[in-house]
Amino acid sequence: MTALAKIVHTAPEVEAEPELTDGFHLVIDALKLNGIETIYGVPGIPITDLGRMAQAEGMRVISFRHEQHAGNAAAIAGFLTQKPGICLTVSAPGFLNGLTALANATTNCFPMILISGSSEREIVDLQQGDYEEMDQLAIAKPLCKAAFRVLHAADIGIGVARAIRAACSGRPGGVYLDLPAKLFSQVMDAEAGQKSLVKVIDPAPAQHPAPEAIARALDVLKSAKRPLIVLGKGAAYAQADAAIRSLVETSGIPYVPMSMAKGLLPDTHPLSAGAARSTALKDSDVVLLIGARLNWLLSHGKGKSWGEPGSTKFIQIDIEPREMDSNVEIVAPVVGDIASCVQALLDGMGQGWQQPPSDWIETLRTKREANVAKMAPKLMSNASPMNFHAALGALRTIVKERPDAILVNEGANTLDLARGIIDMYQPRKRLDVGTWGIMGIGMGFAVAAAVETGKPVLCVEGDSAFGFSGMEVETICRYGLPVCIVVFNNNGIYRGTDTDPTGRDPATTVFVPDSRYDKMMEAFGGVGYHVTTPDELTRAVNEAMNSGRPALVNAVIDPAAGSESGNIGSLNPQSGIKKKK
Ligand code: ADP
Ligand code: TPW
Ligand code: MG
Repeated sequence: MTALAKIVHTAPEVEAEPELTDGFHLVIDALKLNGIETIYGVPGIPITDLGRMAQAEGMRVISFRHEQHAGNAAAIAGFLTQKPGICLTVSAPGFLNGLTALANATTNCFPMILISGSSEREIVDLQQGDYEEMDQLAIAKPLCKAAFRVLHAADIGIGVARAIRAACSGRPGGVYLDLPAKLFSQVMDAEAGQKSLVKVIDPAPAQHPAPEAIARALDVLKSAKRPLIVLGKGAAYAQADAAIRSLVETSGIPYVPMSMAKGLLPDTHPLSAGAARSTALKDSDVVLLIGARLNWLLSHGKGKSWGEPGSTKFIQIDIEPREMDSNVEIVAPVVGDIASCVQALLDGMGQGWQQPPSDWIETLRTKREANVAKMAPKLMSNASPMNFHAALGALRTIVKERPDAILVNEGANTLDLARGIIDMYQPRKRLDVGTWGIMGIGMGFAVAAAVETGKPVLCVEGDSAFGFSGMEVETICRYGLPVCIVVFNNNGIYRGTDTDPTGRDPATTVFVPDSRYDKMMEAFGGVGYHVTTPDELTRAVNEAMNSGRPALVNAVIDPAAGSESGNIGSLNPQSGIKKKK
């Protein structure tokens, strides 16, 4: 410091130096201002200090072992809370690891923001080979709803606001926010910095349906002899639980829940046609879709699962206008947010609403009872080794007794059979592989479900499915989360009995036989169980869930019990070449 400066600095009449802020702090302040309290990520250059500072500023920063799982955690946090979940990654490889989760979030309509550090534009654009160089913005763009880059600290507030609005408004989805390393150390006047931040007002504004659209939908519904409501995960996301229940009960129309809409009304509800799904889809004449797309999960609204071509009329409630007519004609499109649309339908039904013909209700009830009765003995089986039904029968009772627990579910047989067998009783308690049928969501979803809701989590995992995110059991132990993982260990993918015809290697679908996944949990201080009967399984899961501590139950399942690809074996292409005898 020069002598003059010293004099000036100490002179009492001189103003104090302006307070400064920087890119790090502005990102944290912008998130907090918008009510975002948790970041899921993996640290490294250039975002290590961002995570540290966020933690120091009181945010919850959950560090994972791999970005894909942090991304899946952020995505399901978005689904559960309607606020975008935040995933924070390093440049290039970390960014790419997070990208699968971003794309999956977009596909499933979950709001999330992938924030990634990146290297400098000057070097990336001239392709001069920076540390972890990659044109991340360009790569992210086709895989998300929107992608933004912020170059100046003064624009952080707007950048974060745009990202939040893009993730939450309209059809929710994944957003990419690119923050080059230099941004974080840029300084600016603290007061100007605070003023530059934006608190997003009404990030997902109500979108009321047109009255004509409601009138048209009600006309079609009134004409129905065999109406059906299909509830999708959009309906679960919308958190319009009371209105949806009221619509079902007031209209008297039976409903089928899609996987993640199970529990929106309890699966035991008298109007649930979940256990008579095939009959309900095939024989219905008018179907009201609420937050469910007519994609492969509903056989595209045509073909064998449905009645004769043209015999089913579809009414669809969705916030995305372009969803209409995407697979078959929608005779009554209702575009708007589910809460507003369902309320408008209810208002329009008024006093004089006629319940659907009783023979239709009776047909579905009879079918449902027959299916439930057919299943019952299988669920009580004491076969040794355990088959899927016996193990799931035990878990079904546990979930009934613990309806507020969150069930995470992935695998093939383990997924399809659990979805059918385990009844759900409360909304947003079933989290699974969603629209893509993606393996690897398990531990990421489990961590976020525990962190966001504080509720106990039960993960029902195929042994293959578990392997995709298994290392995150360390994360679960590190944060001491109340997660009980049950690995359905049938020695492989679909089955553990395949062999290599040449006899050289293990078959492509099998794993080390009799693996002890429970020991993975023990390695990090959690509790491991090894069980071979439904009774042992029940005892282990109850003990684990009562303790609230991380636990993994290795449940030995008959390696021969599963079927190829679970319920969707028919999607496997068949060789065009006939096998020689
Ligand atoms: P599922 O797999 O359960 O059938 P999908 O993911 O196919 O469900 O469909 C969810 C649908 O819900 C999407 O088309 C999405 O646009 C819509 N959606 C999501 N949130 C809302 C909302 N708040 N209001 C209206 N539609 C919504
Ligand atoms: C990212 C393909 C679908 S289901 C599955 C795989 C590998 C595992 C099935 O075995 P699991 O279940 O979990 O042991 P079970 O009960 O039938 O034995 N990669 C990704 N996603 C998918 N869907 C696959 C591969 C697949
Ligand atoms: Mg398996």
